[in-house]
Amino acid sequence: MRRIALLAAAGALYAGLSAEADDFGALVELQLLQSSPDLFGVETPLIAPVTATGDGTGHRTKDQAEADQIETARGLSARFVTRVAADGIADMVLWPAEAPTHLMVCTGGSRTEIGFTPDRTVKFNPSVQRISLTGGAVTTVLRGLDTCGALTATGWGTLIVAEASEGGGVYEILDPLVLTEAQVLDRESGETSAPGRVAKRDHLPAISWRGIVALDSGVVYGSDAMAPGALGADRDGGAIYKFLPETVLDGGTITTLDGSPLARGLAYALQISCSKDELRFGQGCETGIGGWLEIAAPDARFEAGGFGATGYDRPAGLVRDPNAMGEGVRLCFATRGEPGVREASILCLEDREPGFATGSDGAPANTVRLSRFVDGDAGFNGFASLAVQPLRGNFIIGEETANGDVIACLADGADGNDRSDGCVRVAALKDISAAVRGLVFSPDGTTLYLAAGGSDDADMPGSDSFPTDDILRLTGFRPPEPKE
Ligand SMILES: [Ca+2]
Ligand SMILES: [Ca+2]
Ligand SMILES: [Ca+2]
Ligand SMILES: [Ca+2]
Repeated sequence: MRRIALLAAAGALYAGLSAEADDFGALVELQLLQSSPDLFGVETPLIAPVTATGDGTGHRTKDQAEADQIETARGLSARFVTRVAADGIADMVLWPAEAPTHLMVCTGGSRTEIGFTPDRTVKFNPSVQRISLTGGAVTTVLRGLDTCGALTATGWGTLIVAEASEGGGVYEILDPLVLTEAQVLDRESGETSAPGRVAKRDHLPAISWRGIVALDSGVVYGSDAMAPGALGADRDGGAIYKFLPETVLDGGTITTLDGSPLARGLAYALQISCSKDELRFGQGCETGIGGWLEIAAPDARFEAGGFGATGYDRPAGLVRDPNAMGEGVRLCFATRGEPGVREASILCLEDREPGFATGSDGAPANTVRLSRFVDGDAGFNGFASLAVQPLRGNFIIGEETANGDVIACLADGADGNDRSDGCVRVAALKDISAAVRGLVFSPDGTTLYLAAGGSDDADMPGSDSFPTDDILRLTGFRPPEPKE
């Protein structure tokens, strides 16, 4: 009887689903959808996926409206922030964090000479851009990275950007609101056109960065977005890494790059064990407890594989959970999966002692616990971008698949498991050539910024000798009701 009452209450909104809701699982899904104003702050989630249009070329044209690019849950509305950000957006962060005026954007593209600067030196691909939240003006901060893959703001006032390429480097930028049109002149040596403002950080691991988190102390976590088997049959996928600074910061901002904790330190890769009493690592033990193995930063990938670090399926989108209880820090990341083949997932690790790294001596170090948080399915797959919504604490996942969804997942509640309590679809891209990337929320949790990254640009004019991507803002996420 209760089931029938619930179905009746769902009314016309979910009429299509009600007909199918003849079992317990479908009933739970329906309840989640009905509760979405309270749980997700959106009136009605998207029920059906957006289905592919076109062959992936020429979807994007000059005179389109937002509705041609994205479908949103009822209650949300979409506006372009800009349509002329450089092509291949991988990641975005708001700047400055407390009262943002800009998006700092990491744009892809391998290192390429695209023309000449006014003073007739070679001009490279745009890699980091700042975009005004009010006018949408796009300014290039740094050029010449080999595929910018991740960036983050630090607690000491700098921006760090990292490459998603083999042997990817990390660069630290002082005052990215001022720096304009700097270039990386030599990736090997780290020589740039603005030595006081940009510094390469060779003590951080050289990996394909698709996720980076910096704690205020100077400890940095990252993930290597390498696919299992990429280096040969039976070779592990990318590992999770940690950097411990030689000099830990104790608050405050820096005024010169020499004062950064990233200048010197040691790099480690995460090894997970299936057992707490004896070290048992390897295939099948991707969740469990573990610790950090010291590795040489320039040979990070090689040493992580050789020493027995744990590999994942293209780990990306690393974020810190600001609402985590307990000691240390909780970080979550996406593993990609493949539609129709293998589920994507969100995995989370709790590092009890962020400032320490205990290596393998035959027994598990037991300072890290890594577990599953979200399992994808046929409709939710290709996870690659992740954000946590302020105030609500929901996790927002971006898909890197055709017609990629933006998925909102609840944090774990008082139920017996450690998993998210449920996920709904809040938006979906209409351009099958683009991926959902760079998810980031306004500090009040009501506006979500996202990029339609890597869109095909056959029918779009370029900007500044380079193809372009759209950045959108989704407004209308209702803040949670104040707790009584
Ligand atoms: Ca999907
Ligand atoms: Ca629970
Ligand atoms: Ca749960
Ligand atoms: Ca594009």
